[in-house]
Amino acid sequence: MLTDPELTEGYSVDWTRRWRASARAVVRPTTTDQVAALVSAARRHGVALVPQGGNTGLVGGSVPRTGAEVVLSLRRLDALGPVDVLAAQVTAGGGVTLAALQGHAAAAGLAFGVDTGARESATVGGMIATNAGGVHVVRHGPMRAQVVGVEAVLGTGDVVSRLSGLVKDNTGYDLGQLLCGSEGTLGVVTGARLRLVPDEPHVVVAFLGLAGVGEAVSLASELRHDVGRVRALEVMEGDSMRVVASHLGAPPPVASDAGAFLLVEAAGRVDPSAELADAIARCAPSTAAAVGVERLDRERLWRWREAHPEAAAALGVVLKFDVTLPAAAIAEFCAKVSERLASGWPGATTLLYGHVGDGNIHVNVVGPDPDDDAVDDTVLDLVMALGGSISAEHGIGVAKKAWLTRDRSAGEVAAMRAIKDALDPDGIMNPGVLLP
Ligand code: 2HG
Ligand code: ZN
Repeated sequence: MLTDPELTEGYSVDWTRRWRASARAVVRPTTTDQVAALVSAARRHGVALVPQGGNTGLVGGSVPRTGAEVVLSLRRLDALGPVDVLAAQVTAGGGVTLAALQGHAAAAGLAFGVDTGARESATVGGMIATNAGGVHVVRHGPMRAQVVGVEAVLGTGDVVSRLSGLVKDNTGYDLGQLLCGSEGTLGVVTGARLRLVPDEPHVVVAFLGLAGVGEAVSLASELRHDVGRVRALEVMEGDSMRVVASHLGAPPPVASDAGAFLLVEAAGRVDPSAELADAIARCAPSTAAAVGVERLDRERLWRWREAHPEAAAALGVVLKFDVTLPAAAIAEFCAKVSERLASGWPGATTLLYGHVGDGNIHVNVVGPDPDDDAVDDTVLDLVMALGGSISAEHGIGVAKKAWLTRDRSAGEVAAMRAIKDALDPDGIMNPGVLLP
């Protein structure tokens, strides 16, 4: 247990620097039994717990809010079981980082289906609690699709454990799936049985300059249907890329003045390069393209996508939105949201980028007061009007709590509340997050 403010500081502020409050203490259990003892003690004394994995969430859900909370860090729950090659599964502690899990799977000739830029810090428990998405959702689905079973301590103090790896298991409510996306409000995910996917050693990345976001959406859709091995489809709006270019001090790899850029990654057990090149030649014959096959070349191209959050952060505190739109509405959303933000907040910088293959656009706004709710209204009202969702992958946290009832019906929110009350009867699990 840490109480020295110098030691707890790192647990008290999240990556965005937008949400912070001192932790009353930080507890770092190493076993599920210790977590259960902590939850029981917290219930007895009426102390709020904030479960925290890698603290890379972007909606304020993993740091204290009032200063009265105790942060329960998952990081020492870092046991990794042997890879079960026959079942293509592994059991991992809630504090295992994504990078450690990926390395462990690779050593056994397999891979993990989720990847994100936060791989060095994000943990299995945090990724389950937030149902993390990332760049391979088009191919393997989000975190919940990798979860075969979960071990967790509920807000009641009860330990629930389903780690046997049975893919077919219809014995009542699936508590593990209920915890996916629950944002620490129902319990603490201490471990999980995870599905692994085949390793695909042949990887190719193409980075394309296009006329606009609409062209990127169409091409992404065509490539996804034409090339069986596509696993990432990332869009970057042209002006956003130019902000990144000035941050990195270099022009983008192709067509600096493009209206949008599309990054496509294909991977297979046989080399997918020719198939991807043919499809691009057929669907977008005169497109400027940079291609990377060797790891360093691929990483160099990915850098132009992964540097977007960091380029925005370098300009100031960022208002972040991660929304999903129906494919047919993505281009209209990008055009209108830029226009409305520019006219409402002249001088603000807006970056638009994201996982176009699954409709997830990240809107990063720098300039307006981070607490100016009118920015949220401008972005999220447009999302709702176009039939989208106010959170694609980051979750609700504290950032979007006030907007939950615009996206979910009264009946849905009441059902969520009833579940919360049943599994966390004293309201000690991450209070103030998710539910208004
Ligand atoms: C990404 O896709 C992450 O890069 C972060 O989800 C997005 O910082 C953001 O807004
Ligand atoms: Zn993302």
